[in-house]
Amino acid sequence: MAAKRNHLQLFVVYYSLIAILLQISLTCATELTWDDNGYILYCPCMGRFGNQADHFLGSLAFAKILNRTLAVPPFIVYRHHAPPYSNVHVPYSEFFQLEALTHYHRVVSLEDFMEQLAPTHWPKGQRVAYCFESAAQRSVDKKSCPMKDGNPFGPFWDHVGVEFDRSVLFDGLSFSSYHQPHWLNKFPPSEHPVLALPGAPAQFPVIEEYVGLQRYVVWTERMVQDGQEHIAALLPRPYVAIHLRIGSDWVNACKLLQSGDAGPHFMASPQCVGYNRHTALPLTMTMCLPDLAEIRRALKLWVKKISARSVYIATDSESHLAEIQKLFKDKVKVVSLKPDSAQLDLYILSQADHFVGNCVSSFSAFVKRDRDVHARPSSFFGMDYAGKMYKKQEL
Ligand SMILES: Nc1nc2c(ncn2[C@@H]2O[C@H](COP(=O)(O)OP(=O)(O)O)[C@@H](O)[C@H]2O)c(=O)[nH]1
Ligand SMILES: *[C@@H]1O[C@H](CO)[C@@H](O)[C@H](O)[C@H]1NC(C)=O
Ligand SMILES: [Mg+2]
Repeated sequence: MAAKRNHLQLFVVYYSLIAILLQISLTCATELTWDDNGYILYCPCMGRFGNQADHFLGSLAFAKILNRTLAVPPFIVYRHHAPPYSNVHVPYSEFFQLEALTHYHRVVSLEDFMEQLAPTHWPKGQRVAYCFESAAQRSVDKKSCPMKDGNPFGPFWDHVGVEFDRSVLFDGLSFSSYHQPHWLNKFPPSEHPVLALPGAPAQFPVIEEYVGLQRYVVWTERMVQDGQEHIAALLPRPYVAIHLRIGSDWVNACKLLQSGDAGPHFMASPQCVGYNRHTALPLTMTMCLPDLAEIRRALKLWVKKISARSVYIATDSESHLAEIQKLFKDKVKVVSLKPDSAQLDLYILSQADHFVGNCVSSFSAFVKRDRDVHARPSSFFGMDYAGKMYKKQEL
């Protein structure tokens, strides 16, 4: 018994030592040096994951345009329906490899920036907020950037431990490459080392030019392993995956289409109707909010087309599992996980042999971009042959 305990103690000591050594080597490896060309900080304060991902690509591009290091923010996850009933800030590196981004441009996680660089280079008392004059109009003195006003703004900067000391306002600038000289001229990094912004320096949806930056957004090993395990256990290939964006918030959003003055560009829709407003294809109600008949039709088509052995349903609400099972009798396995983590759904959707997404949804858009990077075929409800991959293909 005593011998056994000794053994265990040795074991514990041994592994503690290894852990400490590993910690030391990791800390040394990631020791950050200050970038004299400055930094961009922003809050991903608009929308949920899909919106934040679109904004991220644009922000990454903007950081490169200004040749500043991008402080990659955590994702804001809204957990108001389940514990902890508040916003959760999930580091980028929980889902994706920070290192992969460096093949495009210099980045640092916002967490590392705050921990290692801010104490000396962006100390308390010198934290300046930058925003449009129009944004500052909302403040009491009309001169302060609304950095921490309301949710998710306040909780975000509280999470990273930042109070802002003063504001610098600007006008007549946009976050496009066209204004690069103006930015450099107005905010040289020597005088304005850290540009902290209330929102992403980017457009929503992501502009066509930056769609391809998705290739630098690479899942972590852990996400891949977890996702692959689920796929291996549940989904015999080939499998068709669909994204159902049909919940009540979406029903309301799509109602705006019925009035007719929304036009073809509505949220993420440029991805399927085309980015050029003048040549864009019409955006139909079926594309925004597919009904069960359309879901059945598209599934039947693609299951047959690729001889699918299983179907995966990711959904924001209902899965229509029973109806879809009935559609294929027992010939095709139909699965819906409804995972706690939206990223597991994203991963499974991204790996399917065919994907049917919702053209208007930025959640679907993330999957579509990821699949395009890896030359995996996708279509949309209400539009079977959208996107580059189908232009010339006969089906
Ligand atoms: N797990 C899971 N969550 C979803 C799904 N569809 C929507 N959601 C949730 O609803 C949010 C939708 O917001 P967003 O990502 O901005 O995409 P959009 O509103 O469709 O453009 C997602 O971030 C998820 O939290 C789904 O298929 N699976
Ligand atoms: C961009 O910034 C990096 C890092 O500060 C610097 O080494 C490089 O010379 C800069 N490039 C240009 C074009 O200014
Ligand atoms: Mg949204």
